[in-house]
Amino acid sequence: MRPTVLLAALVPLLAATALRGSEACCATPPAATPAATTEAAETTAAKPAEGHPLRGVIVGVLAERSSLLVKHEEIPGVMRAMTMLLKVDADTLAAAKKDQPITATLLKKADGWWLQDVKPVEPAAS
Ligand SMILES: [Cu+2]
Repeated sequence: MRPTVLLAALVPLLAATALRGSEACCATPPAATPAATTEAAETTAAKPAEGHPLRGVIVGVLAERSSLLVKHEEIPGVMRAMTMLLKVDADTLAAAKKDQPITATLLKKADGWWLQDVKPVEPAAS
């Protein structure tokens, strides 16, 4: 007797759970997708303001990784002085020259650290 009673009690419970699950499944994506897209767009648009000014020297150009090896000065509150690999866009990569001192904007993106607004600077003449 007991198993039957237990089953009888469980079936409506399972059915209710399944129903809630399917409702959540079907109702969530249409509502969440536009919101998530808007959020992502806002985050991307806000990124330049989150960039950190960087001074350093290009010590290597790694075209196959779309990256520059940059020896940079300390970026207060972000990272100590170091030599690191930074992703750049194709134009920046093409213009980059080894041993070139630069100023740039350091950005943290989902796929790692990027360097933007790379500008060559002359070494201090003093
Ligand atoms: Cu660094």
